[in-house]
Amino acid sequence: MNDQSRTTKFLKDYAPPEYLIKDVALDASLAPKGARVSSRISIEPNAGTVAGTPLVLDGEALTLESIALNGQELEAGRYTLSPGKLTIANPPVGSFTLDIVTRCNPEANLELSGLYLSSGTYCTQCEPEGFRRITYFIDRPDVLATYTVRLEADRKSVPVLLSNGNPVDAGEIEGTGRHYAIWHDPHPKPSYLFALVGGNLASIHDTFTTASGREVALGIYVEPGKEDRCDWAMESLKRAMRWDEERFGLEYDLDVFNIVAVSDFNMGAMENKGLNIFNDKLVLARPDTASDADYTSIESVIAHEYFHNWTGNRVTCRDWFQLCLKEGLTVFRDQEFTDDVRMGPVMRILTARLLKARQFPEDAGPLAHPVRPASYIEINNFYTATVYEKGAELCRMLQTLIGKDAFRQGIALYFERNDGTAATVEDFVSAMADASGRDLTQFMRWYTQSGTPEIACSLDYDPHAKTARLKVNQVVPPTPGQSSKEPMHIPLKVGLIGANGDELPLKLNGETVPGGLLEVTEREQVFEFEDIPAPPTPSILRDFSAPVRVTTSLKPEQIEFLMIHDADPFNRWQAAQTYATDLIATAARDGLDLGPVSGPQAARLAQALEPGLRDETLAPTYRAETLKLPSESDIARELGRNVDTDAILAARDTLRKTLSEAMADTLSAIYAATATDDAFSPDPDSAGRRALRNAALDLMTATGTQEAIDRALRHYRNATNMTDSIMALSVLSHIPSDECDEALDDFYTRWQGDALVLDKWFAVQARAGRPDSVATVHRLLGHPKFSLKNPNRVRALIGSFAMGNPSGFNRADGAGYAFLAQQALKIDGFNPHVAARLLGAFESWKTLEPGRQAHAKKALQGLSSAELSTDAYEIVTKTLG
Ligand code: 0A1
Ligand code: ZN
Repeated sequence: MNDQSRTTKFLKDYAPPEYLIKDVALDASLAPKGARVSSRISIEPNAGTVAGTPLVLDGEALTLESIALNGQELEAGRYTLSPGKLTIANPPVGSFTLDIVTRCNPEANLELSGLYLSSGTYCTQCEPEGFRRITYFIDRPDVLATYTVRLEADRKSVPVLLSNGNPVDAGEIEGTGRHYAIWHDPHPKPSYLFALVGGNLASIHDTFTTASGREVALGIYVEPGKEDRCDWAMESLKRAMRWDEERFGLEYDLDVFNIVAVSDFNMGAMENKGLNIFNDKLVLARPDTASDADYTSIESVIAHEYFHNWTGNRVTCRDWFQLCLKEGLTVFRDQEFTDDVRMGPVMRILTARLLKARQFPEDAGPLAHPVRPASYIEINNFYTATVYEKGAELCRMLQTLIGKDAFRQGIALYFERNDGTAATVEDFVSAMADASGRDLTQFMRWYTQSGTPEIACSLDYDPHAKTARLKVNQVVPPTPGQSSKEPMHIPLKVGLIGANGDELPLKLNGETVPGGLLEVTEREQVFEFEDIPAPPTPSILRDFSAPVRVTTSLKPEQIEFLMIHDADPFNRWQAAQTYATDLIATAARDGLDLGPVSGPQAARLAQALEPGLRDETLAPTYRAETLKLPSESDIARELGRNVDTDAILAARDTLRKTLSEAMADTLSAIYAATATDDAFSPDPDSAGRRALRNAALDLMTATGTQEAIDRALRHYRNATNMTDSIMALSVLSHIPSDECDEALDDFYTRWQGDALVLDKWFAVQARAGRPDSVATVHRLLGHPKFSLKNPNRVRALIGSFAMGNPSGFNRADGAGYAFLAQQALKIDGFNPHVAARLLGAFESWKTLEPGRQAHAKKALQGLSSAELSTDAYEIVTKTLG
């Protein structure tokens, strides 16, 4: 850590770089105990730079061997080294070259940023500021250069040498046992998109012919022996390439596109130009090792990283405050892709569920920040649900407001104006405004104001005038650093439903409202719909048209009505969720009253759900989503204060049991009808049937009867794919029983040699909402297969417990908090990025009941007085508030 690292950086302080680097020639010689990196960079002053301005290069964890300016060795007095910087006080006027030789130690790099070793494979991670751990450089995204990279390593142990761009040359270095490869990337890029890989890797290959007829060589590189798990990733890549051509007219622009899977990776994957590096969890899939959820994630993340080639790489970010420019847009693009190729109407449900689970709490807590933050201490902490998921919602709202065609034209204009440059959010929004002719000034507030807008809607019917007046109020709640807010520009899709379930035409001032889309721009607004023959039921925020919370004055009967009659599939699903949420929250609020979750209202929920569940015309995936009750965290969010996680668990479990008993026949019928002997296929229909069957199994097991446990164990034993086995294991894991132990032991015996599958075994136990869960995670920490050094394993055990086991993590005596604090502190010593992300689990501590709050606060205070990385320091101090 250097002095600079704990200072707050502000967007308003952005200044263009004093110097630019146009061209980089890098030579990396890889060796087990270290790497020697020689770089030649051509530097020129930026327009407006005063002659003699010092040149400051970033560098961390490097040993400088030599530095030469225009070919002349620089003596020690001509430059200074300070923590994180190399400064040349008096550089020459005009352009010059620097030759810098440094060493770094990949083996000792447990931070997994820069050049490191993952199971013997040399690989890099440079976003956001990892390149400075490879060589001295102006390591910021608005310095774009072309790169030529020469790699050299031992031929036998490191036969594969990859970098960005196209391969240029390769060969042996006579008499040394070493070999080299040269790569050239013609597209100027920022340093965070640099990558190199060296290792003993197996690969599969294919080709893709672009719309304009160019052939691209595709490769996927994995640990030897895992080649049989790459086909799905390759198919997904080709689908993504074709989709981007068809939907946005965007073609790939190099001769090769390579993907490398590594087992030690801080995040999901990285979009390095022409050489994506992936967490192997998001590449490797075989029916017996990967679940349908894994197949879906792989397809969407492969697409996400590929889509970055345009949104992120061809047009990159001017500075890290603009991160949403590439991430929000690329998430939006990958969601649209998954919607098209896989999920259909269910996609919006999955997206909204994720947003509400991850982003809404962030926006309501001490770590709330705008989609484009105005300040940060550590940029690594801003790869958040707000930047990614809410950022994607902003793109979606733009598309909703201006229409799909104008949005596509806006994208084209954005590339026309900004290709090959580092851009800002303003560049993106102005392209959308110009393509559509719309004024998006007010819309820009979505990028600068944090907090989830709250929309209150009420409908009054006037039987004489035959009008229905929809009154809409919006409030954006205060968030840290932002006490008062301006009203937002909100696309609000609505419908009015007649008593017989018919959709009523919407007319405002004599004009039909296309797509039921209202534009809310004021704090209070009234929409008066004409020619409404009788009192209608309103359906508000259809298709989840904006990332907002809605309250309506609907009565329970009206919500039941929407569950059955709403033509909008999202809102039909939402109505059931709202109904169930109300029941569970009422039962868990201020003590525990099981009446609402076991009495007549719960029975009415079952009755309203059944027609949809039995409706064979509805997609099985959709029916599966209807069977999934709101999560414990959904209920905690709804309560918002005085949260008792045990009361929530008890209330939710009771409602599950009530529904399970009330719908026993329907559930058994579904379970029987969806059984199949067909061989596994990941196609959407087959996956949908498995999802429905497994959701039925899950709910049926809520009775906790011996019959239910036996059925779950049979499901486990009969499973022919990972989707079914992991679901059975998960269902059993919540019920302490011999059957659960048998299944866990069997799973371990079968999969102990397979890291990714073993992660599932750790995760399933960490998530089990049982009284002994803290003891279980403590025990598993000592398991011989557990390691704090591997991020996937850490996330599987510690992350699943802290983020996926609300009652365990929030145990009333604070044992869960103490556990997390202790482990995060250990990890922080060598991998701050992973530690800081884990500590995000404390983000909602102020909503807890006083006893739990006190324990959480104590754990956070303990952390704040420990020696912390900048990453963890920012999260802990801001969370404490
Ligand atoms: N740009 C990647 C995410 C990513 C961010 C940081 C990383 O290392 C610290 C790695 C990957 C994406 O959006 O996929
Ligand atoms: Zn991304």
